[in-house]
Amino acid sequence: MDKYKLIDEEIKKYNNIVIARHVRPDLDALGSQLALKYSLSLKYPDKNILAVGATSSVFNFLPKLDKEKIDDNTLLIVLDNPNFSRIDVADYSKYTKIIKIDHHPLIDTFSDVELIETNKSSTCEVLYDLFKALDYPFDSEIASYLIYGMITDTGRFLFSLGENLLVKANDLITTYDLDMKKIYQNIYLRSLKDVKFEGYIINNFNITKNNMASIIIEEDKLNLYDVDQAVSGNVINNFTNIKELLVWSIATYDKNKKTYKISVRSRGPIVNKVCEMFNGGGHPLASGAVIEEKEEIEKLFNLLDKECERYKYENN
Ligand SMILES: [Mn+2]
Repeated sequence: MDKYKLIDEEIKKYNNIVIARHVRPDLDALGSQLALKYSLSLKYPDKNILAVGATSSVFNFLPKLDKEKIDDNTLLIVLDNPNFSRIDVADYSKYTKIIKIDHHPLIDTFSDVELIETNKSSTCEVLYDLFKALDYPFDSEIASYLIYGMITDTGRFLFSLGENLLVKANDLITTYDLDMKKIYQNIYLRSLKDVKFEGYIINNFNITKNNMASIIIEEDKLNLYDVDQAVSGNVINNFTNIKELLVWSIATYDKNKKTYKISVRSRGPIVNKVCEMFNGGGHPLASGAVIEEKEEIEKLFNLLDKECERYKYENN
């Protein structure tokens, strides 16, 4: 049986379904989660379908998430998440069966059924194809959730277009008459303090001769600019297409977890293999890591610098 049908067969068997995704969600995680919840709710109106996890106030244009409830026989669907440790549920072990749907390269195997399509731009694109194949319902709300993930995971259709992504996006936008002005405002309207913080980063990057840029942000700088740790992870995507930067990385202190969260982006050198050595991973050109000891951060930066050196050597 093909993967899509296998997933539908499992969904049919369960009355209680919980849909989860990675911690600290982005709009692909939340968009895919909400799209799946609402499409399944239309297709199977008698099932109890919950979308769970903690979210952030920056996404308050989206509907509220549900409180996690696990009965004896509950199916868990994990979206947009390759790491076992990053599933945003209270108790993973209480679920009867687990399905994973993702577009990240495989890191941990934690599900009974797995649909991984790394050739696709976003989990929202994976779901678009799955909904079409299984004839799951769309409406304008579901279409808008899918478009959020497609837009943001591709940097507004800049980083990757996948197969026919623009055709799929156009289908959602025109068939469901999406208000793109409002959708873009929801995604891109920013506060001045975030932009000032971005200015601090660009002014203080340490840039090597191999074009590797890095900075460590301690708590005092977050306080000075009145931003939280999550802002680093958002502003990093704005440094794309700067001629002097080949790889750029921001390490930000997370006072709650007492760790440094590292975000890495690249215009060419492969960075996810290096990140995997430091409790992280991700896409070849967009990755992250988590480091406890500050000395380790320099090791990671040095390895990224080596990747830049090699890339420049191989491509000149
Ligand atoms: Mn994603």
